[in-house]
Amino acid sequence: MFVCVLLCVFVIFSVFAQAQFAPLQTNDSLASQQYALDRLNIRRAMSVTTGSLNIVIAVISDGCDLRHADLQGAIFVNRGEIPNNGIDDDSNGYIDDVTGWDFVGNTTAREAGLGIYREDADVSSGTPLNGTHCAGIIAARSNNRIGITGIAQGCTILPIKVFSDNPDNANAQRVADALQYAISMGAQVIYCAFARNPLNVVATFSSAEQAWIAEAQKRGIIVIAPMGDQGIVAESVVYPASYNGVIAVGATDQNNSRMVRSNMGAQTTVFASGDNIMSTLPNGRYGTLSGTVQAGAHIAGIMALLRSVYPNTPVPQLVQRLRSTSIIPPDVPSLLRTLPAGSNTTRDPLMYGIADAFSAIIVNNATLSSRTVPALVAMETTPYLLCAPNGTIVSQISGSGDHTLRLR
Ligand SMILES: [Ca+2]
Ligand SMILES: [Ca+2]
Ligand SMILES: [Ca+2]
Ligand SMILES: [Ca+2]
Repeated sequence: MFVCVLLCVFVIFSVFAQAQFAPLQTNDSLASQQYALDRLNIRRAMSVTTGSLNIVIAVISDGCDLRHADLQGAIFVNRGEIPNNGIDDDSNGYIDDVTGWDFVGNTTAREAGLGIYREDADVSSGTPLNGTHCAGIIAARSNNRIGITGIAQGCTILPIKVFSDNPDNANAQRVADALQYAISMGAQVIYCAFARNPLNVVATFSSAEQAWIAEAQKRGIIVIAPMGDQGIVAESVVYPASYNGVIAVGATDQNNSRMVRSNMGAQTTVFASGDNIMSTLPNGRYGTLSGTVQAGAHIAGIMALLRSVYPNTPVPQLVQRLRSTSIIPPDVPSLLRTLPAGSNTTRDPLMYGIADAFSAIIVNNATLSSRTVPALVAMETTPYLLCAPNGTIVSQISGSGDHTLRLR
């Protein structure tokens, strides 16, 4: 009887909480095509917050179409810098950096090999496909009747360009400088919207990049990167996703299965929708792109919402919110064998889950919900068993660090 009353109270409270935070609907013309906003429970998260004005999300990518109609007001403006006067007004080492910085400019692969760059203040040069697309996913203006709804529409994007205007020069360059710049400009979320091909053994790890990511962590800055798109299931091979302290994002398709091309390993922090994602494209257009870069952009937006609600919470605790409330994709349970012995996979759906933005925000917050998850108490150091995509065990590796967070 007592249990029944308790249950009734709980159900009533749950219904109340859900009614209180109904999915946020907007009038943007393409909003109905943004299935991921529902799939990742982002619309309901947006009814709690649409992002704090003071939160800047650096997108380290191929630039951004600053003139896009749906990104007007979505781009960070450096108030300390007077535009186009040829003077570094805020003395940060970058002349006229009002709306981000292009660290590479128009250079060939040969010039990049010689360390030649043509940096400038214009991040819209070349064809900034991924950068513009991610900026839209994260922070496109909402309820303006055009285009799409950004996840953290209250926040702004700091576009940082690390790819050449020249498509022949296709590698990310000067990423350590870009990270340093993002930190110095006050970014609270940094999305490295690229993944180096793990099949290319040349120069994937950079101690300078790892050092700046560590510095970001020290300052409570959230760093996110995609797992990459080679379809590999492996450990610690994809950078920047595999650096310590980075939220590494895999992609799921519209059936909530892992996208075949999405890499996955023990370092994967979380999954998000990455298949046929509608967003902004260069030259004022809109269109769909697919991949872990798009999945990671969703997580960057979600982390900006989490940071808005929890401005002073340490990053590992925000990551724990994200992971402990995530939902295991149907084709992934075989990979849960990688969880160490003793894990309760029913109770602790912690690894490889699909993000649930609303749940990540409301759990363990008595004013928002009665729902709780156990606190993070241990860093996992037990060796992992690596599995092939069909679930067969390939090898055993040892690993520790933020990617191995789990509950006890
Ligand atoms: Ca400057
Ligand atoms: Ca200036
Ligand atoms: Ca440029
Ligand atoms: Ca819009």
